[in-house]
Amino acid sequence: MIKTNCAKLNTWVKMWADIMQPENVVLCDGSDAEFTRLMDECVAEGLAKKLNEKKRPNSYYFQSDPSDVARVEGRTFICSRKQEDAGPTNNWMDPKEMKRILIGKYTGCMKGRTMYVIPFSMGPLGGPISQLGVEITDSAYVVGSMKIMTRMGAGALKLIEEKNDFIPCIHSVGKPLPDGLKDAKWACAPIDDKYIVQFPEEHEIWTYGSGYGGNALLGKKCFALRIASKMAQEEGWLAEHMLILKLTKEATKETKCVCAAFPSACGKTNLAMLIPTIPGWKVETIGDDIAWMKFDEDGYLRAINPEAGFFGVAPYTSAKTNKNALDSCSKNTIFTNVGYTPDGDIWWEGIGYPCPKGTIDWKGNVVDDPESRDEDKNPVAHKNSRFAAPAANCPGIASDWESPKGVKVDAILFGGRRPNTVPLVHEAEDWAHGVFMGSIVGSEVTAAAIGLKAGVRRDPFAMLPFCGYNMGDYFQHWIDMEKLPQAKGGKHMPKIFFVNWFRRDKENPALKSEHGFLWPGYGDNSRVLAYIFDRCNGEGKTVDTPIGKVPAPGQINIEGLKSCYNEETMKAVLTVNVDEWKEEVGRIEEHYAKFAGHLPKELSDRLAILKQRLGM
Ligand code: O2Y
Ligand code: MN
Repeated sequence: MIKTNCAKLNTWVKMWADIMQPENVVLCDGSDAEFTRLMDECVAEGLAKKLNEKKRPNSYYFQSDPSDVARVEGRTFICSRKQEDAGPTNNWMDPKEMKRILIGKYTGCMKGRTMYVIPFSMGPLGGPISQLGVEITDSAYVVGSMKIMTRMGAGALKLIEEKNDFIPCIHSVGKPLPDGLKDAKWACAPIDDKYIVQFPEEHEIWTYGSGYGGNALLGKKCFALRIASKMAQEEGWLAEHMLILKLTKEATKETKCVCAAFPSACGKTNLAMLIPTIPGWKVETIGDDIAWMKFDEDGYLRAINPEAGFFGVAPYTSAKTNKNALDSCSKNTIFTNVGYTPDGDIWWEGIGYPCPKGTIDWKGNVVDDPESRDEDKNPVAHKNSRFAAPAANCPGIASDWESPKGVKVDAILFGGRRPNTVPLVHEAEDWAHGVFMGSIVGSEVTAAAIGLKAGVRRDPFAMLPFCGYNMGDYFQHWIDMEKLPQAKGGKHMPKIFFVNWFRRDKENPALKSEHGFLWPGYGDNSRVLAYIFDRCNGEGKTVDTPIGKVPAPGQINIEGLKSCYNEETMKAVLTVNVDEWKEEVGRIEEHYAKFAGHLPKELSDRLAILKQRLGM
């Protein structure tokens, strides 16, 4: 059994080892040598391939079981004592009942396997916003991925020993190996037997049956969002599903930091790593997925990226769409469910060059005739295939991305994929109005895309699958932030904006070639960021509309854009159409009805103001 100077850790590991009955228990030190040894063991056992050392140094390739390719929201539970505290947007089960079920599953679940004990820190070691955890797992793939995604090993253990405390995170792939049974290439349990469970009152995570991403790398969604959001509510901070970027005006060297929350498929990673198209501006990355924000002693909100790596979607990452992301996975990276080329490298749809003949697809089949392959029905790389790459590899990483005290947050952006109604950018009038904006985040979906009713799929604060407690109470926590004593009167709260890169005008012939989008997006989003930068300094002219402040004509720099993007299209992309917003109000009312009894009065008041301004 392991022996550390943390009594709580020793007792906890002993208890779980007695239940799970592993063949041996290994305390991970987080060293590079340990990473290479474990990954090479996976290669020797046929569970992984080492990539070509010249092309992709110290990098490994895994294929998951086809049933274990993504987060499993239907099997994710918030087990608070009262169901009401999990709220209307989470699956719930009584914690005692859930523990009874899971102890049954965990009993003997590591027979024939190694139990790895992973001490880790979310955030820079010892930082005032950082938190400590320990994950128990029977997956070497998880150990390797946690080494990339967190500060893992000896340094974290030392802090845990000093504190005699940590967030307990339990994981097993749920596939014991009794009597020398040969391991599967990717061990996991069937879908109905997977459990991703958070106990928010105890600050504990228990997961079972999946080895993939957010289900198994417990520092990420389970800890840094679900459990941390609950801790943040208790302690007066914010744990958010947000990227963090740093924007510099090169002429003055002045910087602003922006946190941004978007539902999936809105280009969040691309914005985090954006390369500006307007001269004189620089964007640097601090984080691509999660932000923890706390007030400093002067009442400024400061943010850290609690992660140490990017767990990015591979398909359509290219030198053109996101060079920084592509360069981030040039070495020391774990790839999962992409293609494996004959020269020992990786390939995915949209990487920017043709698929080499003889590539192995994510299911293990040889691609003999890449040209004739149907990319939608039978992709070489699974559409949720991933790279886990160290953030330090990113050429655009900010020099202070690991600052323990975090960066001062100047602006918060919310956004969604909305073909109509929502203008390119609008600004909240005050904090409560900004919280209203966050609470109505959503993207328009077609019925075919999700097998549900077409319309706006709300994803408040992009936190729908990640809020560890009642979402109505979470709205209230956001409202209350500016009134906390730590906010020092709320004088320094960040400005809040809502952006929509996806507004369309199918009728406009000039935009046909641009697929009907009224705004070019990608690097040109720097033009909107530059406007936001100026607004943070109280500069730039705005026009008041019923939904908030939009840029006055000419305020967004469109110099150098293709001729189809002109003052005419800017007028269209910034329009606030009263009839469309009257329909939106109906949809917001339907959305808010779910939170009855927990919806903050400030939000219903804000909706009433909007209705009155629209003449409703
Ligand atoms: O499918 C998974 O397990 C990963 S999901 C994910 C990964 C990185 C960043 N964000 C997400 C997400 O679902 O928001
Ligand atoms: Mn995410």
